[in-house]
Amino acid sequence: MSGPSPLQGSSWRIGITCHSNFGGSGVIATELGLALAKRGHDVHFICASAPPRLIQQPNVTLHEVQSPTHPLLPHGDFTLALASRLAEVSQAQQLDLLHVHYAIPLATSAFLARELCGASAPRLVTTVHGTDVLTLGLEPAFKPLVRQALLHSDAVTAPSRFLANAAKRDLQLSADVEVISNFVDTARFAPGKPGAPVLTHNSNFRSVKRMQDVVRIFAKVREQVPCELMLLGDGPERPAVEAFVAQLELTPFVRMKGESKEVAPMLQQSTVFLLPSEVESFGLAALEAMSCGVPVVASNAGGIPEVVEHGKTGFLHPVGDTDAMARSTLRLLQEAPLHRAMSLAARAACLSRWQVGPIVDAWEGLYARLLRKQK
Ligand code: GMT
Repeated sequence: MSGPSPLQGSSWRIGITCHSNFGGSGVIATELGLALAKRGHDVHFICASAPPRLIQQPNVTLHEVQSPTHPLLPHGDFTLALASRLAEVSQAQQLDLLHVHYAIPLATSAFLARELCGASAPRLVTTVHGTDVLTLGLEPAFKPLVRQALLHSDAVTAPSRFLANAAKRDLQLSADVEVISNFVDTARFAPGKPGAPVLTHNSNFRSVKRMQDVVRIFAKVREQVPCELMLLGDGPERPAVEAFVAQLELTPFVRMKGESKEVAPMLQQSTVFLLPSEVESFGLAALEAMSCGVPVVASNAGGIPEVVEHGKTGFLHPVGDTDAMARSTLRLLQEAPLHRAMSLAARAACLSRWQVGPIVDAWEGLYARLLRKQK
């Protein structure tokens, strides 16, 4: 995992808030918090419930957020409940810094918490992750609040240049958005020994993932080469995906694995990873596959080209071009030397660019800079 901190001697009280579902922002927030705790920082997760990858570890505390219901608020109000909890934990634990992952509604809660804490408020870092800027964040119902929260953060970061530019431009931010990439634990996500051909996709099954394209690519590939499709994750598109798979008479060849806290063993059985999304700010699911030596076939959209190098670690094609994606997948299944070269290149890219250690160094560097500044 993450090696010793270059900032030895400095240890901070850090709050982290993220969504508690299976999304990539929660994954990265959790992996970052655990790595910081291993470096001796005192890390406090403040979340609706334990994020899926959170494990018990020294220096890590979970503060759950209760959202009381009332006849006028039958679902409670998470934004306000989180704001109060963030303020309470910031003060009780004397947090030095609060790191928010995903702007809606978490950055607004943090903004309110900061108002509640006044002069004793911790430094505030907001990391935008994707739809909080690209789609939801631009909705008139959210945009003014997202913008306000980002303007009042001490630093705003994004995992890719693509998303940093989009946030600055589309939310009219005055300061630059810093890029600190996502990362992968290359020890846990290590190559396995795949057997029969398996195409894999891992996501939260939302429309932005274009799940029907995943099935279309698989159907075209299977016409030429016997293989299976393994679907990891779950979400709103699942019934439509199951119906489409059944309509194409592919049900016996598709394994729906559901949500899992430990995806590495399944990626290690995979031959090709499919990510034909409409857009991705980064594509953490693809990075975890690459770290297991699995080449990626994806859309040439958003921040994906910052992660997957066309012709080297996978193939990128225009959104919706399932013919081209199927052809590239077939090449990977039929040309063993090509698959081997891309598998090695994918793993090597992770080892040189996306290891935990250097990226956690970058986070500590940012935190140190903010903590040195006068309020
Ligand atoms: O933005 C979202 O829709 C959800 C978010 C999440 O929590 O999974 O995903 C985004 O953040 C991930 C972690 O940084 C990125 O790997 C995903 O590409 C990104 N999703 C989109 O941009 C659609």
